[in-house]
Amino acid sequence: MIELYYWPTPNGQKIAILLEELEMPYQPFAIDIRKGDQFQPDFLKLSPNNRIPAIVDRVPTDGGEPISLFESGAILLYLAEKHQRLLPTAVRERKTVWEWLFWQVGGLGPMAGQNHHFRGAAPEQIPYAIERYTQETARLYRVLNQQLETREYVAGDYSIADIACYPLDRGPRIAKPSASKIFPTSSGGFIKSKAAPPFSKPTKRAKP
Ligand SMILES: N[C@@H](CCC(=O)N[C@@H](CS)C(=O)NCC(=O)O)C(=O)O
Repeated sequence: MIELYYWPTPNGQKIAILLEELEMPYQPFAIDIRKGDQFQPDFLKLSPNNRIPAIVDRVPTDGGEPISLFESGAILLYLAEKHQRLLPTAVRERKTVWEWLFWQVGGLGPMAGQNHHFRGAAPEQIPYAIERYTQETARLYRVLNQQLETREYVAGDYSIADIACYPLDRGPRIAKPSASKIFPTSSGGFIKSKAAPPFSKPTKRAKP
């Protein structure tokens, strides 16, 4: 059984989507980041960076003590490796999934997050910051769309790289107020619909 420490934001949704895809039983625990649950000492033992998501694997493959993980990219890799799904084994295909996974967790995710913050959550409107993160987020989405021009999924076959990118296309609070301005070619979503992973309503079950 996997314990999922979760709030329904893109980083939390990634893990819920993968768990649903793997058809693994899991127990979601709400970490309400609006109330500051992420700073609770018990949660910090799992996630010292005070961010969701985190998991605890009660049945690790080595048969030992439960394993806890934080960082969405590490969790995606851990679960994909454990179940040998959604992560290719061949060296060339595998490295491509790594590339796009790290691209998402190191680039698209944080930049879209800053864009969202400076546009919608910052106590004051700072034009330089808004411009900087708008441009960088737009550039990253252009990179993604370009990648999808010639292929069905982000990194070869459907993989954890798609799962990492997909919630940013769905989260209504991420950069969407200005979507039509920033991403004029997108039709209702940032990522081309053909990249939509074949899962059904993963967050419904995981919702706290
Ligand atoms: N690099 C981290 C980022 C996680 C992250 O930013 N989580 C946000 C929600 S999407 C959070 O917990 N925020 C709480 C806070 O800012 O205090 C990952 O990929 O897991």
